Amino acid sequence: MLRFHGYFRSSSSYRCRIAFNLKAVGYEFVPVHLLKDGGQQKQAGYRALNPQMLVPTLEAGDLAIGQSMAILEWLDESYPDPAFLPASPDDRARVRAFADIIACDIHPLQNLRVLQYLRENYDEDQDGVERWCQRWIGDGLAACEAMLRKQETPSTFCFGEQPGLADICLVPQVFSAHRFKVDLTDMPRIRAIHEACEALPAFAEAHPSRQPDAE
Ligand SMILES: N[C@@H](CCC(=O)N[C@@H](CS)C(=O)NCC(=O)O)C(=O)O
Repeated sequence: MLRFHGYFRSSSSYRCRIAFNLKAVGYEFVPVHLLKDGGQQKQAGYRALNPQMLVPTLEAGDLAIGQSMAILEWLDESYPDPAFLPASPDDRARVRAFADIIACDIHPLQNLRVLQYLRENYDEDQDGVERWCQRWIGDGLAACEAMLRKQETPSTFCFGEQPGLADICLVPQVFSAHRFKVDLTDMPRIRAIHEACEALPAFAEAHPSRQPDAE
């Protein structure tokens, strides 16, 4: 049995929920509240599983995997159908580069601990924090939009007619963009792909508002 530790609003947890749904793989959910009790991710029991004190973590037997991208790869390798990556090395590199813009270059800058640090050490108020998020999410998603626009024939999902790793990363990032009031007006490809994904149950059921720990 798989045990998945996550938080409804965490976008890296959201990525994994979409992936579980696309693969039709069941799991036991263990909520980790990132704000209650000073942050349950910092408690000794969870820290023993995930020394970074971040969600998500996937337990598979004796294995405890932190880092959502490692979880997505593990899922794709353990349950190959449907595949999250295309077949050719060139296409795979393109999808990974897109996903990495989000996972490596956008998401870390809007993470809870970074925003808390801005508030506590730089006296930023809600407005300042929102402007910070708008800058980095906006820049990163603009690069994603430019990558999508390079396609001669626009596809329904990021890179094809089936959702894959790029879409799994994009949809939670758009959720965060809405949360921090990022203007997506000039990003029509992202908006259209987001809408196509949301129409699929695997994505819709993974939405933060539909999780057992949602507030
Ligand atoms: N690169 C990590 C990022 C994990 C991460 O930043 N998780 C956030 C929620 S999305 C978290 O646990 N934040 C808690 C904190 O900042 O204390 C991944 O993809 O799993």
